[in-house]
Amino acid sequence: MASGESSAATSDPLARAAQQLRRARSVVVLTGAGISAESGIPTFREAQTGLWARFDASELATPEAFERDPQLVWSWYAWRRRLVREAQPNPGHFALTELETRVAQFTLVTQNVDGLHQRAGNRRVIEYHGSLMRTLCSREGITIADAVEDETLPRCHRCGAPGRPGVVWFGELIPAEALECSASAARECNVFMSVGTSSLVYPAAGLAEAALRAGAYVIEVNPAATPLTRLADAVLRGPSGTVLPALLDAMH
Ligand code: BJW
Repeated sequence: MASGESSAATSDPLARAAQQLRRARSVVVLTGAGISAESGIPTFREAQTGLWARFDASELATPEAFERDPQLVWSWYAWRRRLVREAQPNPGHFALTELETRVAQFTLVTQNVDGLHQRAGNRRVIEYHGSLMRTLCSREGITIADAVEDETLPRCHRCGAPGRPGVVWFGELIPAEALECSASAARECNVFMSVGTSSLVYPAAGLAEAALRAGAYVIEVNPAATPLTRLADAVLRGPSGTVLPALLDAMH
């Protein structure tokens, strides 16, 4: 269950967070890999198990890794695509679907590329780091296919360059529309929630800081501490699949 951490968050951060959400006209939720952990999808910076355990996920998600060994990187993404296809949204995803129906203005920004928010039923989802389900030409950047299931590296039918997953790697730009819409939503919201993210990767992690600067009430949902923890107004410790449904219940 959710429990508070800092004295600033007082003895019942869940109740205070629920009250803020009830009053809010505009809410932004930023999600990270942690929200999909209970659907069986490994996070980035926690230990992985099985076949890919010996690889550092954040080192495979780079343009340099792809240049070095496109087939290796492609196979890793093919494995992740299979995991995602077999996975189902969990109670944390469904709580956010419900939240969208209760708030006048709701923006869900996800760093995840797994499409589970859309499958849970959220309508307005900003895919900040792209999507696992698109394949792009690595030279021209154009979309060459929807998710290719094959382990074999695809080739662009126009120029023959290797295909790559339609995601944003380190050093690459966030898609302009996602960047602008998220930044303005963060600046204008009353409540900003950071769910299941280590708050280490920018510019995504900067959204909570922008919301704080603009006076929003910031809620963090995470079983572990992050750089955002000491800045947040309410810290709800625990897995999002438990904490988010409890938060929705407390809003009644
Ligand atoms: C649970 C849970 C449960 C577990 N319930 N929770 C400013 C300062 C410093 C550096 C930079 C900066 N601005 C830009 C940079 C550079 C860089 C960056 O941020 N580096 C830092 C790491 C230092 N950023 C970029 O390069 C970005 N581009 C950019 O800024 O362009 C402009 C530019 C260009 C050139 C130079 C400089 C600037 C692009 C970032 C792209 C990130 N891409 C990835 C891969 C996406 C594709 C894929 O999925 O493969 O995105 S990396 C990876 O990290 C992925 C994630 O979306 C992202 C964030 O990870 P996330 O989601 O937080 O996961 P974890 O694993 O870190 O954390 C999981 C959390 O869940 C933990 O906290 C757990 O406790 C928790 N948890 N179980 C709830 N049940």
